[in-house]
Amino acid sequence: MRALLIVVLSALPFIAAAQNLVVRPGDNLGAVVQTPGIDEYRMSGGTVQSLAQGDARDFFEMFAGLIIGAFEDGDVAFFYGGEIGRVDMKLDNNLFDMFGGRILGNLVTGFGNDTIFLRGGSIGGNISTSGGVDTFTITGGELKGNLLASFGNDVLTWKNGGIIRGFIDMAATTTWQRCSTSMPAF
Ligand SMILES: [Ca+2]
Ligand SMILES: [Ca+2]
Repeated sequence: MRALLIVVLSALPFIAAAQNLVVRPGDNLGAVVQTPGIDEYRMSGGTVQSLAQGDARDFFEMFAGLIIGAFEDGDVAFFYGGEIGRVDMKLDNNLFDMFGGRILGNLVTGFGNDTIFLRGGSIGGNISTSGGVDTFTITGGELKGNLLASFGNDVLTWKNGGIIRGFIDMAATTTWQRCSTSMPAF
């Protein structure tokens, strides 16, 4: 009977409960790995070694604190302040909306139709997206590296502010909506 029960249980699909994690000032966590479900992560302070949100369309919101290494597998992210080592959103149609704070390395999104806002703060490396129709809106902040958009009919809107210190490579078809401020040399 016991053996039968174990067989039945192991045949069930693995369903992980999604995780809703809040990290506050004073917290000190290691490598955080969330679930295959739709997770939420909110951070108002503290230190985390790294964050992987896993599969599904996860939510991320950060106001302060430090993620020392990578933030990976995010999908819908709002970044207001604090510091992150590097960001890799990977696949899916991602949104990264950056109001402030600092990314030391690259901001990467994988395939999919990605939407990136840079309104404030700084990115030490590159912004790079893979194929798909990617939309970039830059109205403030500083990109110290390059903007690499790969193929796809990408849209770049740059207005009212923001600094790109590197170059812009939009690859194939590209729509420039409106450009102001100083343009980089091509
Ligand atoms: Ca997840
Ligand atoms: Ca995810």
